[in-house]
Amino acid sequence: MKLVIAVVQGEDAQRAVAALTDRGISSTRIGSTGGFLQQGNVTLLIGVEDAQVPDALRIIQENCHERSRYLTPVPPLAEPGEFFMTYPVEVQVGGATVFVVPVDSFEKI
Ligand code: 2BA
Repeated sequence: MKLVIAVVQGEDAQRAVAALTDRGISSTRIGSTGGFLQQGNVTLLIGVEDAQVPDALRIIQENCHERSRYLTPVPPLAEPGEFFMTYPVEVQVGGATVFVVPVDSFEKI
């Protein structure tokens, strides 16, 4: 068995979960925040048999899309009379960041 941990964008999460559920694949959705952009994203925990891993990855790939996000840099502390203009920096995010982890044991107690 494997645990698929997928960090996806909020806009894609509902569709991805629905598509997984349609294929009989259970998932848990956790609200999370990216360390770089400090913006909300969603982490999906998906426990699957080894044979279902390709199916789960395909569903994630089909439902999670790359998008542009903008990061506004924090200006440095200015001395009196100094002036800094900050411009938003474009960053490409997604489709999904996926980890596939072996599961030692799976119990429902
Ligand atoms: P964030 O950390 O907010 O990163 C958002 C996007 O910013 C990343 O998209 C990447 O394009 C860019 N980025 C991240 N760190 C950067 C850096 N040090 N310098 C320049 N650009 C940087 P993705 O790579 O698609 O990642 C989307 C989200 O997936 C991340 O949000 C984070 O929540 C998660 N993630 C990505 N790699 C991870 C990792 N190795 N471990 C844990 N979570 C990860």
